[in-house]
Amino acid sequence: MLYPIATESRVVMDLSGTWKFMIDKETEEVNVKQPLPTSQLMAVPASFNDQAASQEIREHNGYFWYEKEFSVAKALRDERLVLRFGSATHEAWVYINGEFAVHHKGGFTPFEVEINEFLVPGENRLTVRLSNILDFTTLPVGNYSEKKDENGKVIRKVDENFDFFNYAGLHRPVKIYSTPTNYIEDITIVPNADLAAQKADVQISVKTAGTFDEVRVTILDEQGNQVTQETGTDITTVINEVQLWQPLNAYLYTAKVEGMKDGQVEDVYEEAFGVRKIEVKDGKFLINGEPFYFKGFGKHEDTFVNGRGLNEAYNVLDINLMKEMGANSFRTSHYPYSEEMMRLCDREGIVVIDETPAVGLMASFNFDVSILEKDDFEDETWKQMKTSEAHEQVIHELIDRDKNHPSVVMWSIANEAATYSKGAHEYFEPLFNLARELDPQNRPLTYVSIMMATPKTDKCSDLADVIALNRYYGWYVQNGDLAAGEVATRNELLEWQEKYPEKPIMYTEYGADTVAGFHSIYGEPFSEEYQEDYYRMNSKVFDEIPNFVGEQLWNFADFQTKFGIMRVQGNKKGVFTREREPKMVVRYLSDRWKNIPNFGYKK
Ligand code: GCB
Repeated sequence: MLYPIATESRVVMDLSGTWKFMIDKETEEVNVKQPLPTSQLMAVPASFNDQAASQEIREHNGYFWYEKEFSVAKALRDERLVLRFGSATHEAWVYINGEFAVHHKGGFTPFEVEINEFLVPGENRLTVRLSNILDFTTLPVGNYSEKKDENGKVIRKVDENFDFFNYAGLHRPVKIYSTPTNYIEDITIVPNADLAAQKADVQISVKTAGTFDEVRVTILDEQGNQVTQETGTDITTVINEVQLWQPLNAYLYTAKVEGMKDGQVEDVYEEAFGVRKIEVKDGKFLINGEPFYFKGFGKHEDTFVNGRGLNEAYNVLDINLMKEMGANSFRTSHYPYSEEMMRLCDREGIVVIDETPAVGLMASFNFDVSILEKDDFEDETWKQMKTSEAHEQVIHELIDRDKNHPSVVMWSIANEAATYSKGAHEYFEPLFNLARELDPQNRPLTYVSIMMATPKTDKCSDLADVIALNRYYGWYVQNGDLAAGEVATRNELLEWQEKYPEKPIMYTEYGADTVAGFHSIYGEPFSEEYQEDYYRMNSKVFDEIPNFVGEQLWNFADFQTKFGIMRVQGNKKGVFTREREPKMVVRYLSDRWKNIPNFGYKK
């Protein structure tokens, strides 16, 4: 799905700003033919939760409403007009002037609808009903329950089956864009680099709607100079002396696609792309033929007030902080991030592991692995979860949205599912097959595994191209005993190395909760000293493992979670606070990472 941009044939209207807002108390039916009976305001894009200064609103589970009035300039009324949501979390029903226009389920991917037939001259009313309910059919997974109060009113409750606050609302921009009636619907770009010859064959396929006499595809370099030009909707063009997209040294070409009619350009769209080659071979993760070492983070879209809503200033700052530290990558834990962030990563040369919102696929939790080591160990997960359909849908939507991004080097199909339980392989195999079939660039696939999924207990590691591990030796287990944590870390990594000598291994999470400003001469857990010692211990072991290709720590910054006895104002594993002030460990990590080259660290 194309990102909405203004071109010579397209206009974009941004509906960001303050909208009317109302939680649905479910005491009276809301009449969508009428303006919402509320004067409460809410900024869009943002989560609603932290804006209202109201506990009732912040913790509301169930349905809620947004409304915005808009007008469309007369000059545009003969164009095709499309209303597009960057995301609506987690389910949305959209009405225009009281008429139902579109429904979408899944809170982290865009959707759109043509709206010409709904529009009236002058003011139009856009009403959106949303739900933040998560259950065993949705991704992420929530523990959902209902009860009735003394008046018979239904009280809904979502208990997150994951460690981040269930922020909701219109998290990403809502836009109306125009296209001509004959228009470019989609563009798929597959660059195949011939590294030795320094050239690339670039396959471009263009999906159009309506009729064009001809489609013209022009490749432009970063200066806007024409590199090649072809005509057709399925073309392969050659770029000689190709400039590669490299980590932290991005080069972006532009495919300018023009739909022609009667010798005139009717629609034009410009899609940026990078030429880079990704391979997994001999226990290495190769970018452009060289063994890449991931240095970076698991993150969250999480900031003060905006919650999970798009915050472009934080996105820019976060990437600058990463670069300052010598990091080169992050994972979009635990859901697809905004398109704005993906575009920024393309531009900045940040390497991204792009994750689905499949988190919480686990019925029970226990750090004791001994019972899991039985071959036929089975918990309730794969009987309880009815998420296959949502999982398939989001794989379709994610790959469709992000397929052209050079920054995306691997897909993560899930975070910490019960892959140690019987039934996991049956659940995941079709999803891996689907992703392999859908990705035109054929990127490597992984899933990020939980501690209990060891080389002995994990039942899905054959499906993954890269072994991606979330491990907390020295924190959730062996807490305060880094010597024991070191032994456990080494033992497990050696076991993976032996089991899969051909597969690269990386850490996608490791960390220790740390209260900024808490110091201890004894290096006690939660102190800044412990956090640093913990990272030093892990680094030492990583450097001993030949196939170890990357360290993405948990987490970039402190973030908001649900309530819990292990969480004080959220998760404190950030190496930055939620305000992005560095904890002490940032100096150590910066020193380490600046001394690790992006390529060739593991020979
Ligand atoms: C994990 C999860 C992540 C949590 C983290 C923690 O394994 O993937 O969502 O926040 O552990 O800090 O417990």
